Amino acid sequence: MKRIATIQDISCLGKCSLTVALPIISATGVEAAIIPTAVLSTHTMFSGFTCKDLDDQIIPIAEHWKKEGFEFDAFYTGYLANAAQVDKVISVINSLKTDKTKIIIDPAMADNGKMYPAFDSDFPKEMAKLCSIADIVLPNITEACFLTGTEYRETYDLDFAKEVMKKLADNGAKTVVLTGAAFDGKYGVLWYESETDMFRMYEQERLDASFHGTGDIFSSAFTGSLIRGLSFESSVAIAAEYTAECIRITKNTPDANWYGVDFERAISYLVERIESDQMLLD
Ligand code: PXL
Repeated sequence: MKRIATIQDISCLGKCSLTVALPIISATGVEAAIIPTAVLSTHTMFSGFTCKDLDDQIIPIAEHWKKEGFEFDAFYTGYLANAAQVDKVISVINSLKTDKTKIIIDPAMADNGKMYPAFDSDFPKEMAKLCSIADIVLPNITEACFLTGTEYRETYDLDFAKEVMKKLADNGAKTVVLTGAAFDGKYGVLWYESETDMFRMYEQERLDASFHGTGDIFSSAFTGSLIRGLSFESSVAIAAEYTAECIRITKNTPDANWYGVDFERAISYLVERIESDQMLLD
């Protein structure tokens, strides 16, 4: 079985980071090992959240894995507790990666033009260091702007998106996947492969709702699908449609929680998409 090591926080309640990455990666038929970066009572959109960083556990967990001889098909990183964790995560990846290991970085730190509450304006510079070693980086437009020192624009056109994505590739990431790309009346996922200098877009219907945690849902479904063995294009399509399905279901639920989507009720949709794409490959 393929194995992903995912490095992000445990928000004990809030349907984001590890509480969604674990079930979603499992649903894609891939083993998920974890290095938790912090334990929070909730995600940081709640007021009064508690947070205990696990700075002193990151390296020891990796050293034990190394001693045991574990190998990983991918490292997939998300929310880190602080800027100092970047160097630790880079050293974990460098110590455990092999020729086949994909490095997938979701620079979870900002949305809608604003940094998440726990981070200051110096954080993007550190996160950019982590993105520089990525095979695939998965930012939203706010993160892409902040990582590249580009002024954030609430509305933008394709040329602007391309410029920011190329800057991220110049920083070292081999492929840049812009999630929630919205320009010129189009909506979907836009990606840039530096090796071929090609942009591609997966277009989808823009849903009139936005929920917290959908970036983590997209990244987890994409990473799981890709490591399961599906093509890049199929992995983007499955992750985009699964995320949209989660939003649709949640929108239609009268007592839905504000803090996250009901991704659980679309798990069967995800499994069926993965199995049918896998069958085409077998
Ligand atoms: O969904 C990204 C995320 C992950 N972890 C924590 C967060 C957030 C976004 O706010 O606060 C703790």
